Amino acid sequence: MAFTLYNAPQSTCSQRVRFVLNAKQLAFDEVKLNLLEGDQLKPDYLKLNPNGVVPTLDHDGAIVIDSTVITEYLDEVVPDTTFTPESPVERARMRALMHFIDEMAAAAVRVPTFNLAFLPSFQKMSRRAFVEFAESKPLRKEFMMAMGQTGFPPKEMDAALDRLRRTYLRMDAEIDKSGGPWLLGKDITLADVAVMPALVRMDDLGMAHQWQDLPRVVTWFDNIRAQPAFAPTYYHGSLLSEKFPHLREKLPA
Ligand SMILES: N[C@@H](CCC(=O)N[C@@H](CS)C(=O)NCC(=O)O)C(=O)O
Repeated sequence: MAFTLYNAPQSTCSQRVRFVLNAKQLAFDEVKLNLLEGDQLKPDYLKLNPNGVVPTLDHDGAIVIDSTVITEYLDEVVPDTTFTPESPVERARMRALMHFIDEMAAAAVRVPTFNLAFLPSFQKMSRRAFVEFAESKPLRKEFMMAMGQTGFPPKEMDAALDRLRRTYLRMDAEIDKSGGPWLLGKDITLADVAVMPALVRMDDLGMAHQWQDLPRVVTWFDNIRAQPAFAPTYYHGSLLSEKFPHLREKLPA
C-alpha cells in the first residue's frame, strides 16, 4: 500500500491524519503545501481536492479528501490499531462527536489562528492581491473577507473563544459520562484525534488556561501528548510558534 499525504505541517486538519497514519505505523510520503502562498489553490491540486484545502490522501491512486473522512477511511482499510468502536451505537456516538467538533472547535480555532498568526502576511499584500486571493478560495472566501486585512474584531474573537470553551466543557462531560480517560471510554477513538489539534493549537497560542479548571480535560491532554504517534505527528515546524517568531513575542508568559 502506498500513501501520499498532501498536507501542511501546521494545518490542524492535516495533523489528525498524520496522527492516525503514525499510530498505524503506515509509511507515507508527505507533500507539504504552503497555504499562505496558495499552493492549495493551484489547478493541479484543485483536481485532487476541489475544496482547495488540505489534507488530501492518495492511496494507491485513490484520492480521499476531508480529514475526518480520511481518518475513517484509514481505519477501514487498515483496521489494525483501530480507532473505531465495535458497537454501532458507540460508532454513532463517535461520529456525532466528530460532527460537533468540526462545527465547533475546528471552525472556531481558525479565528485566533488567522488573527494571531497569519494576519501579518495578509497585511503585507495590496488590497487587490488580498481580495483576489480570498476570492480564489472555494471554501473560505467569505471567511477571508470577514477577516479582511485588519483581522476579526474582538467580538468575533470572543465568540470563537467561547465556542472553544463550550468544546472543553463538552469534552469534560463526555469523559465524565464514559468513565474516561478518553472521550468515549477506555479506548482512544477518532473523536479524540479529531479534537486533539484544536487543543494543541490553543496551547501553542498560550491559551491552555481555558481548560485548567477541568481536570479531566487536563489529564486527557496529557494522555494524548503521551501517545507514541504524537511526536512524529508534531515534528518540528508543526506548531505555529515554531513557524512564526512574531507569535513568541505576543504570547502570554
Ligand atoms: N473539512 C476540511 C477542512 C480542511 C481545511 O480547512 N484545511 C485548512 C487547513 S487546516 C486549509 O487547507 N486551509 C487553506 C485555506 O484556507 O486556503 C477537513 O477537515 O479536511
